[in-house]
This record gives sequence, structure tokens and C-alpha cells, in this order.
Amino acid sequence: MSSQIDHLLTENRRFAPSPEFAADAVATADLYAQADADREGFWAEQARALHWHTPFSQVLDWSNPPFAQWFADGELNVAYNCLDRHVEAGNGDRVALLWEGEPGDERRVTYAELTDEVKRAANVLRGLGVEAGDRVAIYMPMIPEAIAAMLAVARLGAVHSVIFGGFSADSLRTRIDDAGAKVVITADGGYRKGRVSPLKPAVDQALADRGAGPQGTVEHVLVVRRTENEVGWTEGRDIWWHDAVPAASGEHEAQAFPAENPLFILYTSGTTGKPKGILHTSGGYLTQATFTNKVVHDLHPETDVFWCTADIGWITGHSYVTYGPLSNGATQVLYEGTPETPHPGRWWELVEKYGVTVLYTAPTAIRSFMKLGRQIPQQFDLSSIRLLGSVGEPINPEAWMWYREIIGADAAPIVDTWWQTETGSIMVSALPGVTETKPGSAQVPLPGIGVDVVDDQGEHVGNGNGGLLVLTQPWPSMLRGIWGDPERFVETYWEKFQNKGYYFAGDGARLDEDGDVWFLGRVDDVMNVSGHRLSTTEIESALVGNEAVAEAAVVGASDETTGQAVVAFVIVKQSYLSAHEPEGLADALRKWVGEQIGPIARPRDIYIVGELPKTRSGKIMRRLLRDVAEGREVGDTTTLADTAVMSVISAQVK
Ligand code: 6R9
Repeated sequence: MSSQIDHLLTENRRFAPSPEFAADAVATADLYAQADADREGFWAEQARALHWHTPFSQVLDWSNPPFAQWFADGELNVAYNCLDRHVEAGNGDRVALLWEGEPGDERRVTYAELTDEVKRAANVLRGLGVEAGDRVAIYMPMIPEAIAAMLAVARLGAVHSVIFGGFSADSLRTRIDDAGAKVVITADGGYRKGRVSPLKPAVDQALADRGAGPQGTVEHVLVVRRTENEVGWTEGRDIWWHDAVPAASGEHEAQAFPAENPLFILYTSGTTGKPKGILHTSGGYLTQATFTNKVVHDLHPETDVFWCTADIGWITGHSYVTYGPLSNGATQVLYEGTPETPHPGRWWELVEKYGVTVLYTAPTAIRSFMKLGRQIPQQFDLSSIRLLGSVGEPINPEAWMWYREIIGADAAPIVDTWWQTETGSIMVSALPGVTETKPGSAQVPLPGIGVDVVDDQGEHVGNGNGGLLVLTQPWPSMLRGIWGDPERFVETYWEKFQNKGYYFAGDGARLDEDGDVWFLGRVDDVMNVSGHRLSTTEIESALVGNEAVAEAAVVGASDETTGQAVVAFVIVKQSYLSAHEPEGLADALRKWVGEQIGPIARPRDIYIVGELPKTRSGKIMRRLLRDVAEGREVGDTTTLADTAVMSVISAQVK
């Protein structure tokens, strides 16, 4: 990327850490210096916070890049680290999961109880023939058994592939086949939006009628009863969890596995191209998930009630629901359902009920709460909250400020955390209690992490300039490959900056005058208008900064004269519509963007729409909006949370 990002919003607000917060913060400023002085020594020290059956003597082996090995001669058991060691340390009675089902049913699961359940489940899986290295697919709602299932697989040294419960039978089949899963763990269904959302039928469908393809690898299906809907049953293949697990032995000694033993495969969302099975291994992954959860979320396991709202079907759910918090011995909220069921204040009701102290969620959720209005969260007592986190996309300064003021009582620090399925854990984030925060900037690489913003040749762009985000050093929780496709791994992430040995993240970013990182969206979301580089994020941020706008998505549509033209899709606030005529709004917004960023950023077209197309993890599928903006037939919508959205938008645009 040779030219600079030409126009960026200037954001001057700064929030220094409060002395009270800093006094008790887990993170300290000297972590940076420690890591700078001896990066490998720093990670070795973090790794030693885990229990190693066999201590490692070697930290990083980077002799065959980009294939890294961390702590390779050490041996550990991931599940033992998340369970038994807390029980053995006398914390068996500590609550691990404060679970709430969507209909309002509750379960409190202690570390001792979860350990017992996982040991039994591991014995069941072992009885079904699961051995170290075998793959097990998990397709479940957000219930305690889902976490027990992941840990039972990990305990055996086997590899889980969690498939988000909202995915179709087709996506499930592709993922089961790609990984060659031996067992599938599922449930009859889960509760979503006040209804039973069946899961087992999709598994049956995925396993039936395998066409001309290879014979399926799945030998057994283990089924949790949750919703009691009618399910089909294949004798000999299907087993009820409630029959098998309680009846199994509660004795199971955790065996040690090498640090590089595969832990899981997770398929990345299909916003671009065919899904990739991202492979993570054990020791390095658990080290960095544990460390980042501790320092970035300022986790005090004895007193905090942590709540990461992500589904376990996403990397955020793997690292900050299952592995990070449990390895740290924390107490966390686990909620099965959707935020608006049975009422739009459901999340805030849960925060009040369980006394959540640290909340970690996504900008898309924050913006949808903004849309509904502050009066909803304000009906609840949110005073327990002391730290807020954001993940998944750039958070625009308006949403950041709303999050801070309305949810964080204008006091809780916000950590905007940048990372990816591929990175396994948080890479760029403020450290609460240490870093002064800036609304909209994810800011600084964590201690021990090498980050840079470079041009197309891999040269550092310098402060005040934009370019591509790269990771300059191997890190413990880095992906070890793409399942079954080492060439694609090298091609996708390493070829672009082969000469430098950098990992190419696919994100555009800018360094501000302080050297802090501002993420600008995926590189394919950077537009080029008349030779000027413009970020979709930046224009969206300007639009959302207007009092009329609730949400906005911007795409670059090809244009005969300018190369690309800016096209915006905008959702208008209800409160605005009830007081104003929509007449002339598009023109006013066009002018507004021109004022905020510069005339070059003024959208050519602004469409007022009712919804935006989002994946099930909340990412806007700009590819589909680009199809509409360029007057094409809309492409593949199967990864959308609601596939009907695109026909509504197309109709509105016409
Ligand atoms: C954890 C997760 C990864 C992509 C990533 C980037 C975007 C995530 C972000 C962010 C700006 C942040 N992203 N966090 N962009 N600021 N704090 O989301 O993983 O689903 O693999 O997505 O999400 O574009 O490249 P994943």
C-alpha cells in the first residue's frame, strides 16, 4: 500500500487509567520492558503459570518457518489445567459457570462438578473409541455440557471442531467431512428467540445421504437432552448423554500430551472464500489464552464475575469462555439465548442478577443496544461492572463512548481487543490500569507481541500513515496451519511478506502520531476513490456519528470515472424518524460525511434500509452490499444469520 490513508477522523478524547483501578490491576507497565528484554523468556514465564506434567526446556523452535513449535519438549494436559488443578488447590467449590438458559432456568456448576462431568464424559468418549489425535465435532447450544464436551475431548488428547449451532446441515457436513470426525456431540436443540431451535435433525441430515462422496467417518453421535423436542434415532450410532455420562466411571487420570499436540480445528467464517480449518495446538495456545485473559480482562478469579458473550462456535468463545477463564479458575456467566429474549433488557438483567464485573462483547451488539436506546440498560443496576471489552470489528468512537457512558458509568476502562481465529488470542489491546485509552483505537501490541503497519513492500509506514497490519514475530497461540492444506497456509498468510518473514493479517491499519494502531477493516474493505484510499470503517464511523443514524455499512462500488465510488447503506434511528421527515436525509448525510472527512469521502449513493446483512457472528457481509451497489445478482447468502435480509434490501434500493 503505497499511498497513505488520506482522510481520517481526528479523535482527541483520552481516558487515563484511574489510580484506584491501577492500584489493583493485574497488568503492570513493566511487562513491556520484561518482554522487550527477553521475549522468549517472557513467554516461558507465562507458560510456567500452567501445570506441566513434563517441564519444557525449549521455548520457541522457529527453524522451519512458518511452522512454529512452542515448548515442544514439554508435556501437559489442557483439561487438567482448566479443572483438576483448581480442585486440587482447594477451589473445587468455586463456581465455574453461572449458567442461565433462555427460558430462565439456571444452573451453578462448581469446578469440582465440572471436573467430575468431564472425567465421566472422557470415559464415555474413550469407550466410543476416541483416542489422541481423533477429531470430534461439537454442535451444541450454549449449555454447560458444551464446555464439558470440549474439555472431555481435550482431556483425551483428541481434537475438537466446534461448529456454531446456527450453521446449516450443509455447513456441518462439509466441516465434519473436512476434519474426518469420528464422533459428533450435539443436543436435541437449544432455545433461541423464545423457540426451540433443533440441532439433532441437522446432524442426522448431515450424516445421511452422503451421495457419491467418501463414506462418512462418524461412528457415534452423543446427544444431550435440552429441549425435549422429538428427534430421530439411529440405533447403535446414537447415544444419550444422560444415559451414558452419569453411568460412566468418575475416575479418569489426565494423561500428559506433548505441547504441540493438536487441540482444536476451527473453521473461519465464510465472509471471504471457502472456510479454512484453522489448527491450534495445546501448550502455546493455552499459555497465551490464559495470560491475555488475565492481563487484558484484569481477571481476579476470587472476586470477579466474568462474562464473555461470544458463542463457543467462535474463537472468542474458545479462548475467553472455555480455555482462558477456566484455566484461570474464574467464575463466569454463560447464557444460552439471544439478547432480546424475552425482553430487550435481558443482558442487563443478567449483569444485575449475577453481579458481572467484566463484560466482553462485540461492537455490533453495542450498536444494536444503542439503537434501542439508553433507557433500556438504565432500568438495571449495572454498578458491578468495572471493565468493558470489545472484539470482532473496529468499534467506532460513538459506540465506544456510549459503551463507556451508559454501560460503564463513565468510569470503567474499555479494552478494544484486536485478534483473529488465526492468532488464537488477543494481540493488540490496551492494558487496563496501564494504558491511556482512545475511543476507536485498539492501540498497542501486547507485551511479547510484534506488530507493525507496513506498505506493500513490507516497509514500516511511520506514524501518521496507513498500511497493512503484520505480525513480525511468532507468538505462542499462533495457528499451526490450515487443516489438511499446508500450501494454503503458506500462501494465505506468509507469502506476501516472505522476504521479511511477516504474518499478513489481511487488515488495513493506521499508526497515529503516538504510534497507536487504528484498524480500518479488512483490506478488501479499503476503497480507492480517484486514487485516494478511503476506509469503509472511517466513513461508517462518520455516518454513525450523525444523530439520525443507527447503523451504517459502506462499500466501494466500481465507478467509470473515479475507479470506485462510495456507496452507503444506512439504518435510521426510530427516534429520528418519529420527529423528522426522511425527505432530504440522504443529501444531508452526504454533506455530513463531506464535512467530517472531506469531499472525497462523500458517498455517491446513500440507501436508507431497515436491516444490514450480517453473518451469524455479526460481521457485515459487504460483498453482498457491493453486489447490490453494482446492480448485480446478489451472491451466496448462506452464511447470513437471516438469509431473507438481502431480498428486503434489494427491494428497498429499487
Ligand atoms: C476475534 C475475532 C478476525 C477479524 C480481524 C479483523 C476483525 C477483530 C477487531 C477487529 C478491529 C478489533 N477484528 N477484532 N477489527 N478491531 N478489535 O473476531 O476473530 O472472527 O477470526 O475475525 O475481525 O478484521 O481480521 P475472527
